[in-house]
Amino acid sequence: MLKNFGDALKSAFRKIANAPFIDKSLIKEVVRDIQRALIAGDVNVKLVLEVSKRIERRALEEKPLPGMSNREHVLRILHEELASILGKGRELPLKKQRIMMVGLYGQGKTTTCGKLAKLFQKKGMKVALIAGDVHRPAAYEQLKQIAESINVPVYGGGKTAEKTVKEGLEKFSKYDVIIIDTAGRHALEDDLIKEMKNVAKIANPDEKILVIDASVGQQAGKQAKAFNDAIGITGVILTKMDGTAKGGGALSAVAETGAPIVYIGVGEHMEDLEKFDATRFLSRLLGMGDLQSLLEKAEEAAKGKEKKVEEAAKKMLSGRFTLLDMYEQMELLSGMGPFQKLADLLPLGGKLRDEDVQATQERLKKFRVIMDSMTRKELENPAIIKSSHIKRIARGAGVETRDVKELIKYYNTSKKMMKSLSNKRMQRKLMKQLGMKI
Ligand SMILES: Nc1nc2c(ncn2[C@@H]2O[C@H](COP(=O)(O)OP(=O)(O)OP(=O)(O)O)[C@@H](O)[C@H]2O)c(=O)[nH]1
Ligand SMILES: [Mg+2]
Repeated sequence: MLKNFGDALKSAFRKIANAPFIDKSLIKEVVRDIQRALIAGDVNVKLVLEVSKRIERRALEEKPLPGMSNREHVLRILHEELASILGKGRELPLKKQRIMMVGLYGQGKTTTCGKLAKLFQKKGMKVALIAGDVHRPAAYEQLKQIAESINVPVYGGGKTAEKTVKEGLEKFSKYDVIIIDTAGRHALEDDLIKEMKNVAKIANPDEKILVIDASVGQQAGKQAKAFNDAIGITGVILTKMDGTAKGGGALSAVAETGAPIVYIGVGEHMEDLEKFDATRFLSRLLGMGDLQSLLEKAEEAAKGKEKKVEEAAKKMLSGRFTLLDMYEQMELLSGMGPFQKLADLLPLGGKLRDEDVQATQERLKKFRVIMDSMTRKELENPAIIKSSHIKRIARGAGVETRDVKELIKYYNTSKKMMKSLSNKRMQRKLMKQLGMKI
């Protein structure tokens, strides 16, 4: 499922990267791909619809920035909108503060308390921990061990969470950063919410961090909402990003609370905490090694193809047009998806429907076989082709002489058409349709 999620989004990005032209139907197709991928990746359906609508509207309505191609424009929008669900991310400030950690059972709260403590400690701040989980007998012991391993003081062992936190805050009043661990539950029960609210009141924390395991899917949104409603979440830490889960649920959690992801946990050790970077996170989510480099690659690929089309168009405009040029054009055209735009300009029969495209491709294939049995001289100067040549060519290609005649007729019409393109107004129209700069 998750693999498909990545593959589906990847293929959507590739479609944009490889298409010779970005048009409305391609954008719609890609938006549909992305919708499917996000839904399969556990992202909240409502959110998916909002985002995909926004992508479609922006891609169709917004003008590319100066110096940016249509393709760059659409890839940028795709990336921006996906990243915008995740928010910019935010590192916790290096200041005197109280941090309260909350989350469901086993998500990684206690471990992350230690990771955060180590992070602030490394920046030269005085850090202390409070074991606000008084329900699970081993919880205090676990936090103690973690605290010892990073050489940070810990306070705990009180009867109630409220009392422990109050005493701990008094004890550590001279410390820069105080991190409070709290109890987890299988579900958000009333008494847990009450205790959490009390602790939040006593501690008056600067940060209330929701800890979510990356493998929590759609549920992440619901969880996040419940915690946010109860105490107001200021940040999210996504744990176990080193596992197989890709964190699709995080998209929903972040969207639901509006609270940014502050860090991600990438292992069980105290140093396994990373700054959140939306582009990198998306790369991971998409199962792409590196989205940034894909974006760059897409760019280069696009430039290569655009150049070819541009060269062909320039040749057409130069007025010099041999069978060889036509052959090249056909090659180029047959390798293109929305081949409509160029085809509109060639005398292939005006606007093409899908089935016509098919027929035209067949016809082009036949033409190419015929051209393969022509000599180079004939290709460069079709005017020399007389009826004796036609017979020879037909025999060589295994077709009827009327097929060869049809090709020559097609060539002559095309050539006339090319001549008319030397007209400035027509040139401009062609360039515009090809998305070339005038
Ligand atoms: N691989 C990996 N394991 C993690 C990460 N964060 C936490 N864990 C592990 O997840 C398990 C649960 O972590 P805890 O920190 O005890 O979770 P908790 O939310 O405090 O759990 P409760 O207090 O029981 O609600 C432990 O085995 C941790 O080592 C992470 O980023 N990566
Ligand atoms: Mg714990």
